[in-house]
Amino acid sequence: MRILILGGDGYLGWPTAMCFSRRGHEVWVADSLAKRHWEQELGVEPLIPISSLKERVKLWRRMTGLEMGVSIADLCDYEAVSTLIQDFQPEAIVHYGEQPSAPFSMMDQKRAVLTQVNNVTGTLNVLWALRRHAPDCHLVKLGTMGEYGTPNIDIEEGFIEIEHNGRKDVLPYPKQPGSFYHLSKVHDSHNILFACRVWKLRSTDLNQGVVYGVETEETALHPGLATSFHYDEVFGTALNRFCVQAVVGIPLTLYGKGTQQRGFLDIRDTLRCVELAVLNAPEAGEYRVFNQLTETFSLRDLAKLVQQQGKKLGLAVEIQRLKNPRVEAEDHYYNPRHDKLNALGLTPHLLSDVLIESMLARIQENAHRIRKASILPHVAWDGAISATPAHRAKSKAAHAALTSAH
Ligand code: USQ
Repeated sequence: MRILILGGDGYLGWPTAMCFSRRGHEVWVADSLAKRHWEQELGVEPLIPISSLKERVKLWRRMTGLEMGVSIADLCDYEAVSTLIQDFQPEAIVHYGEQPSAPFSMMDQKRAVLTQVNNVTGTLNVLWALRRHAPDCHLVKLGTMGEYGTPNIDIEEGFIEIEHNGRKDVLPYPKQPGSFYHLSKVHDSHNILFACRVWKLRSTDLNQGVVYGVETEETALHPGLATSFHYDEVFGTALNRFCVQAVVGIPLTLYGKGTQQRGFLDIRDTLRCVELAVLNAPEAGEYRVFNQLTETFSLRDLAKLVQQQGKKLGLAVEIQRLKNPRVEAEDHYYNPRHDKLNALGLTPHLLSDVLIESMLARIQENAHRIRKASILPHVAWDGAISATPAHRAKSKAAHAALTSAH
């Protein structure tokens, strides 16, 4: 198939592109490189050195003999999106091309607006370009489990049957997202559902949990094909951060009680889920939602797992409960359904001691590059602390308040 990967320079976009290419699909990657710019502004960088997108594509072509197209294009520029879709005529689009971080979106007014304008405008532009140039193309959009929040009932896959005053309907599942970033994905979901209903586009919204892992089959082929693995407070996600903290000797940063529960999945399962969605396209006019996670854990249990594995490698890993910088429920019910991808053939890589050990070992190889100053949280949901570099220096006292264990 002809597959266009939007956000092809990112943690998940780049491995997805290589995976499809290796399976014989015709792949084109596009990225605005905006995230590299945001990283520079915040003074953070991926753990493993990453060459430019064009260099990585060149290396891929040289190593495998497979073609891969590449464009530097901003999804907020409608002409650029339109040309891309008109010229390439994709049969499927995998859309990761958004600002991906909740803390980034909560940092200040500027970044909250940037997140929503960037994410919602980009997706709207993709929808309009699809309508105009490729109405049969299947849009596989990366959403998030965070769209649902943590309701006190089971979380269904996108829709719920409701009985009200004696009448029944199947309606979009209620959304209670936890950040302006997660809200941007809710807005996208509504726009995509509408475009499918009104224009008969077809789309799969993948409500993904928290992804972990450093390596996929393809990144392991050559050091120059590595992916952008983050551990900093803004772009790093929980388990990846815990593993880096274990290696560098910083107590694992458990926010609040750590009893919060989330859905998690291995990066290799992200690629498989996206592939299953692409290979099993919905009908014209169909908007479907798959919950993309393989297991649920409390953050506290994850920290303990990393501690145990670290000890086996001789690392003295401590766990520190920090005052929770986020406004989120800590003691809550959590039971998200995730049957649809399993039904399509997903065989999950469940979190194992071996995987954590291999992550720790891979991180150890790059331990000299870890920027310790980027690890502790400065971004608070109540706006008390800002993580912009100008404010960082001033925030020492506030930071001391956050790090006082309770
Ligand atoms: N947490 C800690 N310690 C840390 C970092 C996080 O205890 O050092 C806690 C947070 O308080 C939260 C949970 O871990 O309860 C998850 O936080 P996260 O930073 O790993 O993930 P999140 O901000 O929710 O966002 C990430 C991705 C996002 C994706 C989302 C899926 O950055 O792109 O949409 O995971 S989900 O969480 O299911 O919404």
